Order: sequence, then C-alpha cells, then structure tokens
Amino acid sequence: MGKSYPTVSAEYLKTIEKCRRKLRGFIAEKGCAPLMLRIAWHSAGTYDVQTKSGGPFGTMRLKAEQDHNANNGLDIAVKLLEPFKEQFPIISHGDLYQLAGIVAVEITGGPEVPFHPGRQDKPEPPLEGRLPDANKGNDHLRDVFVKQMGLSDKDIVALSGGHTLGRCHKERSGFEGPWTRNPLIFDNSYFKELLSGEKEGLLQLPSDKALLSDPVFRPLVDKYAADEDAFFSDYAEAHMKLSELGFAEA
Ligand code: TBV
Repeated sequence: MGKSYPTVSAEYLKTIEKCRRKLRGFIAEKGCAPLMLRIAWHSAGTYDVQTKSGGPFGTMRLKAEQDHNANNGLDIAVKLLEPFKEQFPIISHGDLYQLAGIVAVEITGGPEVPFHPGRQDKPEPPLEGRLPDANKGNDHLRDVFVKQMGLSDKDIVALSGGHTLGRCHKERSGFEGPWTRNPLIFDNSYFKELLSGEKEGLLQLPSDKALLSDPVFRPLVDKYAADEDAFFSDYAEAHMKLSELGFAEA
C-alpha cells in the first residue's frame, strides 16, 4: 500500500538478475539456505517503526552488528556473501542480503517472494536488542513484530514457518537441533511438527510452543498445517513485507 519503489538503472536490474542466478547455484551447492534466510531476517528485523531506524540496509556488514548477541554465526553468512559483493559491486549490501534470503526460500521449494531492488546502505548499525528472544512468549513476540516492526499477527505465524529450514547450534544460540526432518526443504512441516508434539531429535523452542496457546495464532497454525498453499501465499506476502521494512515508504 502506497509503496513507491526507487527507479534503478537497467544495468542495476541486469546485475541483480545475474547475481540471483549465481546465488541459486551457490546456496544450493553450499547447503546454506537456512543461514541465508537467517541473515535476511536478522537484518530486516531490527527495523523500528517509531524512529524509522534499523532495517534491511546492509548494516550486518559491520562487525559491530555481527557482534550483537542474537547474531552469533552470521559473520559466516557475511563472509559467504562477500565474493558476490566483489563480483557485483554496484549491488548494495542491503539488496544482496535480502536477495539471498529470497533465493534461499525459492531453491528449497518455497514460494516465490517478490524482490524490489534499490535499498541504500546505512552507515551505522541499529541498536542492539531489537530481535526477539526465543525464551519469551507471545506478548514479547507482539512487542517486537507488531509494535516495533509494524507487522501483523498473521505475519508472525507465517514467518515462524521459516523454521522449516535449518537448525539451532549449541555454540551459537545454546539450543541444539532442527525443527523438521528435512531442514533443507521449505514446506509446511514446521506447523505439522508443532501440532503433533515433541519428538526425539527435533526441537521446539519456548517461543514456538507459545504459538499453540494463543487464540489468534493457533487457528493460523492449524490452517498452515492443513493447507500448504495457504501457508505459501501468506508467507510470501509476510516475507516481502519483512524484506522491505523502512524501504520505499510513501
Ligand atoms: C535460527 C530463534 C528463520 N532462530 C534460529 C535459532 C534460534 C532462533 C538458532 C540459531 C542457531 O543456534 O544457529 C534460537 N525462534 C527464535 C527466536 C524466537 C523463535 C528468537 C523468538 C520468538 N526465524 C524467525 C523468522 C525467520 C527465521 C522471522 C525467517 C523468516 N531462524 C531462521 C532460520 C534459522 C533460524 C532459517 O523468527 C536456521 C539457521 C519468527 C541455521 O540453520 O543456521 C521464529 C521467528 O521463535 C521469531
């Protein structure tokens, strides 16, 4: 609603498409789709709608932001993407990290998330402490996603399905293990596993389980577990909004 995207040059658009193709091969070959989705999310999720600060503007390139507690391990993602910045220097870090997140979802079997280029990198990292805490419940999730980022309850549940990819690493977050049996496949299995209860070898964080006990979240969990098309459609919309927080506002 009311987004007006910047005009970028024909050369920039062509370079984005080249970079997108190279990213598809690279992310598939390295099996790093989960990490690419996480860097995109931790970049964008720092947006604060009140002060219009933070957001997907390439600041994860700065060591200060990589050193934030929540970002443990994302220095690896920054290093993996640096050769793309060298090969395609006109692409901003902000566009590169968000493009990598969208390609990660696409090549693991998820929906196509629309990508709009033109983010301009910010010089300073956001304040620390804006990303959610996995040990907290639904009030906290709403404080971060709705009050701070300006997203909706539906976006919270849809985006939580991003945990269909990847796993927790003891040395990064203190938690250990994947959410689903195929952490390199993007599907609706996160919701199915959540509903069918805890199992040997799979993980549910306190914040994952909290989705089950909320009167607004729970019906969406049920719906996404039963209807993958509905999940993909809401996920694609929510991911696009996330990737454009603070970008091209009217
Ligand atoms: C990793 C946290 C996408 N998310 C991840 C870890 C943790 C959380 C493990 C890090 C590690 O040890 O390597 C602890 N889960 C949370 C938090 C909450 C939660 C903080 C709080 C309520 N996650 C996410 C969104 C998206 C993701 C919006 C993307 C759209 N996160 C994500 C992936 C991976 C993590 C793909 O946040 C795997 C990375 C909505 C990898 O395998 O390396 C869940 C939500 O519920 C809050």
